[in-house]
Amino acid sequence: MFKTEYAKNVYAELEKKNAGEKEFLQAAKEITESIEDYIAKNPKMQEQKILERFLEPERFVQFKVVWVDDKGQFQVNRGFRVQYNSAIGPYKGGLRLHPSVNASIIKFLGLEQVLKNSLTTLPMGGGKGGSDFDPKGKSDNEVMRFCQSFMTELYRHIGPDTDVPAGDIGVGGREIGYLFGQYKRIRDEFTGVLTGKGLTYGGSLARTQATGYGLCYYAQEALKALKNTSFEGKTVVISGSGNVAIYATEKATQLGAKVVALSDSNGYIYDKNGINLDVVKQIKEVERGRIKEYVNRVNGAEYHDGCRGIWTIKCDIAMPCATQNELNLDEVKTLVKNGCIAVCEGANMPTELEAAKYLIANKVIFTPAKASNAGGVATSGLEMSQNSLRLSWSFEEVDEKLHGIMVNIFNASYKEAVESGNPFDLLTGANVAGFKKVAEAMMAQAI
Ligand code: NDP
Ligand code: 2IT
Repeated sequence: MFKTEYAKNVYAELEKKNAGEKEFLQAAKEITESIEDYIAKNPKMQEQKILERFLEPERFVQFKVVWVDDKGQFQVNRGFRVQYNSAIGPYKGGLRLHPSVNASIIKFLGLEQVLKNSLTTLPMGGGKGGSDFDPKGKSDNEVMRFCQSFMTELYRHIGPDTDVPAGDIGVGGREIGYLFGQYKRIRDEFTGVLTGKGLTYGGSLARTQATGYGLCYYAQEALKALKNTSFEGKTVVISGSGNVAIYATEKATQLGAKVVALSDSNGYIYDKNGINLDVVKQIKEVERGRIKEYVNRVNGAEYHDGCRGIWTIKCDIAMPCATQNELNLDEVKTLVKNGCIAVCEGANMPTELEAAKYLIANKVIFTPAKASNAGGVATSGLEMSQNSLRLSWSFEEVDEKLHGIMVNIFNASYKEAVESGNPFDLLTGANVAGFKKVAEAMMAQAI
């Protein structure tokens, strides 16, 4: 709940203007609650309506995407791009292709991205986009036609110094390739307008691994600072089995943990011997199959229908890496009852707000997405630097920079958490640390 009348009024107005936008309002509320104390100490910020301006996107574009499927049928989807805040750099953020995509989801992701990008310390503003197109079950040619049609509208809104999209749910290397090819065709220019590109045309080494690796680097710092421990010997449960989940599994395993479960939207697998990641990569990255297939290939592994049952598995560390609001208060209580000492967010806003508050109040490590999953966009920032320099760095160089950035993000969010009075409150810590830079840049640039 809000402590100041000012924050309460700002949020009430936002609720009125964005009625029914559940995810957006959830993110806005969480952020406003965290930063209201900081704003109260800065009357000039209040005078200049920095919070109101911060919560309002600079631009929101919605457009029609028409494409033809393999049967020759016309299909109509909705495309979006929110250009949320450009105070500290060009808009930057992913594109999500999932049937659930709507204005509320794009706006929540865009708002989160503003703070996340600020935390990376790289010069990137925040944006997000996507479509309600469902890539599942579509042929390569259908995905190509969709991406080309999507870019035929999006191209006019983006550019290497204006807005630089990347991947998110449903958008990986294949989609970025199709989008890049269409942008280049229309504009007749080869620029770093997208990140997550293939290595043969300007992509960065380690971008594929970056979000999952970065999550583990951040978690490693939190485990050390707050519980004086590490991944060594820990049992880990990870939801999802996409890009973030796969590379979080890889790094957690390298750091000495045993990952015993992964999921997709249909169900989860449990492998008490530790997930065989080569099998998962083959199923998910090569065959684009379902996680259920794992049990046909690995002896002793179990499959359970329904993805939420994954939180009943006993573990030391839980890493939600699938989607928003995939972990609620009851599920978090079950995790803690079973001995879980850390919930580390890989997905964006996977934990419901009351569940996150429960963890923080009970001194369970909670690493908020905008800090702990910032490694993906940070490495996108490194890809932009390499494109501008027209050279490419080695895997080790990029990974080392990523590691340094994640340690810095932890230190910045931890410092603010300590100042807030609860070192476990990395949520307030991340929100305040991210907001400060954006707010100062906004004030310096006037209206
Ligand atoms: P992918 O498309 O590679 O994988 C998504 C995974 O999450 C799949 O296993 C998918 O299962 C599952 N999933 C998606 N939607 C739902 C849903 N509504 N219910 C249950 N499961 C679902 O995406 P990413 O791994 O890239 O993204 C995962 C999360 O991480 C997202 O929240 C994204 O915003 C966030 N993120 C991604 C970054 C990146 O660099 N890629 C950077 C920072 C954050 P299924 O196949 O059944 O749909
Ligand atoms: O949520 C995210 O940070 C991403 N999907 C990555 C965005 C990016 O620009 O690399």
